[in-house]
Amino acid sequence: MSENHLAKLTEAIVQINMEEALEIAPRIIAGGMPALEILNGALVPALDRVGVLFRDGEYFLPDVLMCVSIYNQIFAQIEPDLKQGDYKSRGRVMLGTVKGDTHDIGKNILSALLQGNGFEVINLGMNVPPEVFLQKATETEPDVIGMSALLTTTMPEMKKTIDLFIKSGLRDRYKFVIGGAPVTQAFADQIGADGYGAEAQSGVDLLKQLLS
Ligand code: B12
Repeated sequence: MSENHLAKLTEAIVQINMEEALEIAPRIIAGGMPALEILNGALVPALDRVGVLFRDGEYFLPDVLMCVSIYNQIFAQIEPDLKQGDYKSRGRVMLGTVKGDTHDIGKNILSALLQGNGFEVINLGMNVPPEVFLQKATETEPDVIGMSALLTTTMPEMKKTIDLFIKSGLRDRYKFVIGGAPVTQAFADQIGADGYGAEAQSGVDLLKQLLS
């Protein structure tokens, strides 16, 4: 299975050709290509292109949702492979997409990769208010709290969440890491987060480093 097949898969997702996408993907998987390569070589690039089409007004929300639906069906096929790894219990990570934000694809990729790297993951889902991060943290005592935001308008919720922990006197119990397409290292520094990951794999490396 070659880069050509990955490109065809990307194209089928972008063109909302479910039949073709669901025909090519299992063949690539059966050919033995590692899940991470399929993810980074076809699925994520497809969503990137869909994002551009959406931004430029060529695709509308229903189109994006159709692409996401195809993406989800293929992700479900490679997820078990992403989660497979040597379990060493490197630490406990709580993940959530911040309040007002329902983008959870990137966070779920991070979750799968973390599990594959021996982390225990508590996934709070999407649209998580600061109070829920706080309540769940005191209930489950994670080592790290990871927040995701895809909208510039929801990024301030990350600061609100860290500020709530400061106000509650619990900030120093946890490490905070943040990510999502509009987030930057400068923003992480500005809001007092302990780290920022540009993509899921660097997020995993960051956590290994923070907990070593
Ligand atoms: C899919 C999608 C949707 C889907 C989401 C489905 C879902 N279940 O997630 C739907 C259709 C629901 C949607 C809705 C909307 N969307 Co939208 N969406 C996208 C799209 C096309 C892809 C996002 C994505 O999944 N990317 C792929 C993943 C893998 O990338 P990622 O999330 O960045 O994650 C990676 C890294 O950032 C990192 N990471 C992510 N989180 C974390 C966390 C930590 C701790 C770490 C370390 C790392 C990390 O790891 C990941 C893997 O490498 C983007 C365009 C784009 N290319 O980003 C627009 C985009 C994000 N959406 C946008 C908009 C405007 C909206 C809507 C407001 C549209 C509307 N008018 O209703 C709504 C908002 C809904 C809401 N309240 O949240 C804009 C945002 C503009 C902005 N600057 O704020 C974008 C950029 C599109 C555009 N070009 O205009 N969207």
